[in-house]
Amino acid sequence: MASGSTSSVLHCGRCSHKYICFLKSVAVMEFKVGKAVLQLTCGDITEIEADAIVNAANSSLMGGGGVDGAIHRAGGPKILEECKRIRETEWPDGLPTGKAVITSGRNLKAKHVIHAVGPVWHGGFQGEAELLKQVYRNSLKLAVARGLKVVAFPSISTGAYGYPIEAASIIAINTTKAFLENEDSLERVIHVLFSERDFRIYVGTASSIF
Ligand code: AR6
Repeated sequence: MASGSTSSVLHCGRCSHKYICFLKSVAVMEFKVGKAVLQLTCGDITEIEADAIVNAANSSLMGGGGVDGAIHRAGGPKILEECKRIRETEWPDGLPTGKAVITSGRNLKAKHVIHAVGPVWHGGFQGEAELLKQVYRNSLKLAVARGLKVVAFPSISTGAYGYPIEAASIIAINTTKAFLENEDSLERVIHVLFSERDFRIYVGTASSIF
């Protein structure tokens, strides 16, 4: 088994396919962008060690299902308390789609959680692509403003919000790549995919972009 910085080809713990792997039992693909790395990983984002993981939240910031529920469960109730304070002080009417805010990571391995609201898919004619781009860009901007170096995203909007993952993966990767090309303080952006199918779609998209 490989560990630390030793690279080898392994089976992912969740996937049946082999990829270059830098971590124990986790599928990883990496692409260099300037001095930074854009990484694709298959796994559970609540297990990721990063300066921040991004939560696919809803406007209420009061938690929900999917990755939102998983992050609040793993991070503990203090994250919700911080979200309530943000609602009271900054966003009394809810966090608009495309925007992002930050809390601490509490019991998570990640130091912070960036809560961002992705668009609900309505067929693609209601500005969904631009809003999804803003989610990624605003989350990365917030990370830079806080001096963070390593940020991990789930595939925002592609679960309960119904955004087709093929189209969403193009926006996720292109927006990350463009951001890293113009901003050299981030070291690593990780896209964490929760299923073999999603991971393979992101790998296909990244391979056609890089
Ligand atoms: N780690 C990584 N990815 C995950 C995890 C996990 N632990 N759990 C789910 N995913 P979703 P959305 C993937 O529905 O579409 C919530 O109720 C999942 O497979 O979590 O933006 C919020 O409160 C999918 O690929 O987020 C909102 O109301 C991706 O995360 C609403 O859902 C996003 O799925 C947001 O919907």
